[in-house]
Amino acid sequence: MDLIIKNGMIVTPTDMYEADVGIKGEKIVAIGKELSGSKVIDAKDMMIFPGFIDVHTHIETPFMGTYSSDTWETGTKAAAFGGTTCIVDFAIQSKGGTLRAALDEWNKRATGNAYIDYGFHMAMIDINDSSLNEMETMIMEEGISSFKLFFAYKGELMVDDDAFYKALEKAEELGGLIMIHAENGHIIDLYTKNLLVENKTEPMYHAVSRPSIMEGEACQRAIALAELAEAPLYIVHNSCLEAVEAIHEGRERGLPIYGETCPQYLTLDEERYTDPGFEGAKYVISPPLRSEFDQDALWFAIERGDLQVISTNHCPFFFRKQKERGKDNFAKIPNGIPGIETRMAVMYTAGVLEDWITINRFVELNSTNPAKLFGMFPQKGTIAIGSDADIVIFDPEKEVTINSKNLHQNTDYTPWEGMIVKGYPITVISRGKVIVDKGNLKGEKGWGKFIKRDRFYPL
Ligand code: DUC
Ligand code: ZN
Repeated sequence: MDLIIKNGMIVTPTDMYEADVGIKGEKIVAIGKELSGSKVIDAKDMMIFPGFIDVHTHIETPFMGTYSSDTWETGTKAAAFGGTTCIVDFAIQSKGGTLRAALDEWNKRATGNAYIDYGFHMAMIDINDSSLNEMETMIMEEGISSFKLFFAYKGELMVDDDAFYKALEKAEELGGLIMIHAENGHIIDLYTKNLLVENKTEPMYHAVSRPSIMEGEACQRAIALAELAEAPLYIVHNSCLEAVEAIHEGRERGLPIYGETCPQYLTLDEERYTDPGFEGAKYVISPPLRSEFDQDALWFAIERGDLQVISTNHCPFFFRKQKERGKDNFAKIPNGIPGIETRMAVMYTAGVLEDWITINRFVELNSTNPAKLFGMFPQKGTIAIGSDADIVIFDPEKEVTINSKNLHQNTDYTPWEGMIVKGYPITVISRGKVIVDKGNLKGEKGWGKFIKRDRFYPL
């Protein structure tokens, strides 16, 4: 064998046991005691996790008149340092454009630049016969089996109910999975206009313009349409009680509804929007941060199994050059925050150490379920013989004070600045290759390859 990870504590969604992991080439080939090989990593007192998967990122993406600031090089490097070995990013169709053109554009930016493996979802904003027909090629030939639509961003990305329904029907026929950004674009547009007329321009009004009740409404509507189309549905970045109540109600009735949330909704709240000066802009995301009460509702939804995935919605912008575009108008602040590098440390600290989730559930939410729902299991998402050797060696005792200056994300702040986390990825392996070694970069850009994903299978 080429590489042995010795004496670590292997954690999967169901087990936790001490054993060695043997790697040959890009695959895990043995799990056992006293394995030997040409190179050995001693992982005593460390946890051995399957590489974490982030199924919601926006790398180098044109959005709100600018581009998210991580390139494929910086974003995937930051992901690697944070213990993420695979991302699924959103290729976005342009108005009047084809899915093929979006795929070409994203491929051009990603190819040769990634440190870790990656796939694409297709974000569809122009639903017509031709783009609906292209879904088949995407699924059957390109390995792109998930499609995201927006009920938000009126006049830009938003689709109407009939378009959404058509996409659901098509996805159901082909074995695809529809993802929805569930907020009500019409009401957001109305509220935004009204607030601006009243000269309410500060960042805090971003949150006022996007009431949680309308996130709940959009979830209910999306679920009803999925039920009508008899299609599975995945609701992205749930932020509030109303959203998870809608998911709970649908799942109670046996519908194949799935949902994710993100570290920001579990650990930060709307008070941030009142930070002095323009600081609140750092937290302008959609949906917005909600209340502490909503945070608890999300944790309970994770506990109940109504939410199955934690992703980041990593969409960084520089506070100085980019967020400032909205200095006089909250509606012009590019929506998004960085999070790709801090997810695992923040979730271990806030989730496992605070007893909201077990260590097994931590793995399930951040690696195994994303792999299963998005057609990558068992190639990824587990530590098993035959799986890709994507592995995170994690020190559960290591304390770090989060500081944007020490992170690799290409932006000038982190929303978790100053947070003391306990538990941090130390060494990260991507398909058998050590890419981060005790905090030092060993990987190379271009190592990461495109992963063709399988069709959707229910969890
Ligand atoms: N929300 C964000 O905060 N950023 C990117 C897109 C989105 O829906
Ligand atoms: Zn997103």
